[in-house]
Amino acid sequence: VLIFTDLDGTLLDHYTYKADAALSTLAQLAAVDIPVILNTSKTKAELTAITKELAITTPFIVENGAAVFIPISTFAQQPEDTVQIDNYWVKSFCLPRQHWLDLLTEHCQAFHKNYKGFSQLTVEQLIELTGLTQKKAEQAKQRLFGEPLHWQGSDSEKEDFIQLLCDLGANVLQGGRFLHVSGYSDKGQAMIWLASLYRDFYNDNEVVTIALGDGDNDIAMLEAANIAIQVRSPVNDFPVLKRQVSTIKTQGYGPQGWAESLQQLLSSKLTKGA
Ligand code: 2M8
Ligand code: MG
Ligand code: MG
Repeated sequence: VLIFTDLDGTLLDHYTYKADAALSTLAQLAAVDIPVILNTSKTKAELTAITKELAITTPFIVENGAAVFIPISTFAQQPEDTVQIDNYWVKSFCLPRQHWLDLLTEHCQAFHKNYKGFSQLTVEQLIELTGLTQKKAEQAKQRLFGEPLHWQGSDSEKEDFIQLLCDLGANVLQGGRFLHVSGYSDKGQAMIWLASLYRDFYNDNEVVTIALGDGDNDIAMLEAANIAIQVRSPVNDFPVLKRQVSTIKTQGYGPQGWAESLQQLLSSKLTKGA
C-alpha cells in the first residue's frame, strides 16, 4: 500500500495547519512501513520543513504535481529522468516559474487589476491572507514552478481569465485559498510516476494506491488512485469525481477525517504493527 495525501485541509487543519488529530495514525503507518507521500501545492522549502516536523522520510510531491523530490536513500539506484538537487533525486513535470510569470505579465494585462500573485505579495500580506507563521510564509514564497494568485475579481472575470490562460498553454488549478497558474502537470500524473517506481522497487505490480484530498486540485490524484478518500472541508463541498467506486467520503474534517478513514480502511494492517 502507498498513501498519497494532500496537506492543507486534509492532513493539516484548514485553519491551524496542524496535524494533531492524525499524528497517532501517522506513527502507526510508519511502524508498519506504509509510505505516506505528501502531494501538495506547497513548495520544496515548505516540504523540507514539514517532513522534518512530521518525521516523514519518504519522497514528496510539490506545487500541485510540478515535481517529485526523492531522498537519495529511497531506492537502490537513481531513477531514470531525474537530476540530483541537494540530497534528492528530482523529476520535474513543469517549466520553471519564470515562464508562467512572463506569461502573466505579457499576455494578461486586462486582468492585472483582478489579482495579486505571490511574487507581488509581501510576507506580511501573505500572513494576513493565510494565517501562516512568518517563517512558513517566507517558505511558501520560494516557488520554483508556478504562481498562486489571490483573486479579487468576479467569478465571471475569473472564468474568462482561466480561458485565456488555457489558450496560452497554461493549466489553472483552484486551491483552498488561491488560484494556481502553472503547466500541464497535476497531482495525479506525479503520483502515477512515483507509484510505478515503487512497483519496480517492491517488484510487485499489485501495489495499491490510496489518495486523500479535499479540494479541486486533488481531483486528478483522487481519480487516478485505486482508492479515493475525499476529506470533508469546512470551506468547500466535496469535489465531484468521475469515479463512483472505491470512493470514501469522511465524516470528520481535515486530519480527523484523514485518521478516521485510514483507521477503518487499514485496521487489519495497522494492528499487525502493535
Ligand atoms: C497555497 O496553497 C493552498 C492549498 O490549497 C491554497 O491554494 O489555498 C500554497 O501556495 C502553499 O504554498 C501555502 O502554504 C498555502 C497556505 O495557505 O497556500
Ligand atoms: Mg487541500
Ligand atoms: Mg493542497
